[in-house]
Amino acid sequence: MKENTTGSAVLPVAPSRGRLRPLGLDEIRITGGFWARRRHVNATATLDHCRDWMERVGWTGNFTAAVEGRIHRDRRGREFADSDVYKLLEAMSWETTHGADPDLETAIAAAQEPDGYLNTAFGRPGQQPRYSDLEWGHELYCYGHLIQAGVAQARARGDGELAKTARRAADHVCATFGRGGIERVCGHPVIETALVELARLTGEQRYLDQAALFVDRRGHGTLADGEFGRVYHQDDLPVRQARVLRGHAVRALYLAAGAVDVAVETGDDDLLAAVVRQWEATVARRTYVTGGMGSHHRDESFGDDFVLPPDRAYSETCAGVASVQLSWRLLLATGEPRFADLAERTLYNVVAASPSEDGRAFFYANTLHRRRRGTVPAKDAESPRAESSLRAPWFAVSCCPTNVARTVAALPTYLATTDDHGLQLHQYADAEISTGGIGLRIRTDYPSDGRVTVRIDRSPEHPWTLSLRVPAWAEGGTARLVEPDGTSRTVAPGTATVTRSFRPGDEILLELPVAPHWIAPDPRIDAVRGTVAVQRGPLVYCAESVDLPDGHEADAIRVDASAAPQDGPDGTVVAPGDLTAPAARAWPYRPLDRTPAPVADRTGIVLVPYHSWANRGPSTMRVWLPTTDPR
Ligand code: FUB
Ligand code: ZN
Repeated sequence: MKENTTGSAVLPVAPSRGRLRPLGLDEIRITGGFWARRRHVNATATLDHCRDWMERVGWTGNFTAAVEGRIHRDRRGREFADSDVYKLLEAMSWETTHGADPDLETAIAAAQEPDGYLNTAFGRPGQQPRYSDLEWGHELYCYGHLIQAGVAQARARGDGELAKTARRAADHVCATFGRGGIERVCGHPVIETALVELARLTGEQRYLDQAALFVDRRGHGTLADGEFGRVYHQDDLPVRQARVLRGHAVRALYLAAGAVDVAVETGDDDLLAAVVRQWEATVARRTYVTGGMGSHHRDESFGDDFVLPPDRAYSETCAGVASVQLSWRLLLATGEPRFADLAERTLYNVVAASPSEDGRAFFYANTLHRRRRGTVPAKDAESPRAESSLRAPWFAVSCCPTNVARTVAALPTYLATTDDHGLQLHQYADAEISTGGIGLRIRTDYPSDGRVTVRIDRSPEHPWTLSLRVPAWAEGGTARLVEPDGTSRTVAPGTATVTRSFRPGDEILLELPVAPHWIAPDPRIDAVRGTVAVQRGPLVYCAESVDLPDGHEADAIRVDASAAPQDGPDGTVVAPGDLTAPAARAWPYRPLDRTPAPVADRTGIVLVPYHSWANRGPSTMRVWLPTTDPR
């Protein structure tokens, strides 16, 4: 694997080796469109929303309560509440238009013990002893998020209190969990990616060694077997032996991301290949059409192969974030566009679906089928967790809002990379890039529009290669690339390249076929057999009852997939179909009648992008639409 010797430091993932080099926030700027709107909302609403809620529910106050010796009595929130404070601080560091929070950093630093230990749920008089519950205690998980926040601060704003606190915590972890210490793992991975990133930042080998130890230790039963089995914690099988991602989805994905980081930094190609195989199997058999992962509500876990029920989709927002993190690392390591394809699907249909339009309410679970209209949660009420019908402002387990915040804040770094041959565009947004000798502007209204224009502002004299991902979803349509000299050619899904001596003013045009089209599920996904969905570009669409005539619910929809869906106004799609609610029956089974019921009329069912649903009040909703169900 090639060494990365140059590049920006203002980014969350900075491998020292790999096929591609990521760009930092000082090299790429999103200037308009879909993600610019969301980044604005994130910076101006979500960050303060999260800060206010954590103050109100007492999670930020835990640090001061610890210092004042009243934490055993006054602690608020779940055992991992500290981690959300850290994730918010990480988001603030990446979002440089938002101020930092030095008071909070000081309060956190004050709660750190002399040996570097830091956790408000354990270890003080009246609390459980340190590391007495590695299965569920989340102490190393909290360090992981602290270290990621510290790395973000050091890279985006320069070393401050938080970065120093994070390093002291990392030193404590190495001293406590190294060889001869507590030779076990945490019930929730994330320390692995964090330690590798700290090693990348500081050049200190011991952080990488500790991360590698954690990856190798998992799967040897160092955690107690519990209610959900060892598989829940990925402690049933060593990472290298697993064939597919399994157990708790966020845990599995963070662990896999950490394993990629370790593999890349240590040159462990076998470990990297093992994670690639797991990713392939998971994408082929355990992933929703939205990119969402996890189909068990009971334990927030992956289901068996093809167990992807739309109405019980868990698809936790954090699993979406973690999946993007994994795919991004695999893309950097291998250069293969399939990883950017999944990242794109997940960003648009899971990460973007979680926050409300105003950035002050969130989905925790991202169902693909809502059968009952919900009720609007009170603006100031904390929601229990994942079962809310509409987005809620805060959850008792509020891991998702801060995870969205830090991902959206760092989003520009996921769009493009460089290598020795040139520059690669993986995700499309209206943006400007300035890196090395290359300066360019990307103009597009993607994903509403499939046209992406790249204009070269600055270029080295020598020839170099501009690579553009042609998304896998373009299969079946015609994607075209127009070079600066006007030469036009069709390009297949994968990577399209233009190699030449670019001059300022040169323009390259990529035209992607974003017409809406039907998607059919693998027949082994029994829960959606006999249905179709609509996709337009990377966006998955859904029907929402607010768009149906009064009194109709989404379950009354039946579509005629023999005719194509069409573009409608304002980003909607209109699908041919009818609305005939199934007859009420005393017993929901009957002898098979093979005569397909004719489609009554072709009224046209209005579909909206899935990410935008539930922004107009309580609604029933479905992504997968029945076709020929006899009624
Ligand atoms: O355990 C910490 C976080 O809470 C997990 O990542 C989420 O799945 C939720 O359970
Ligand atoms: Zn979450």
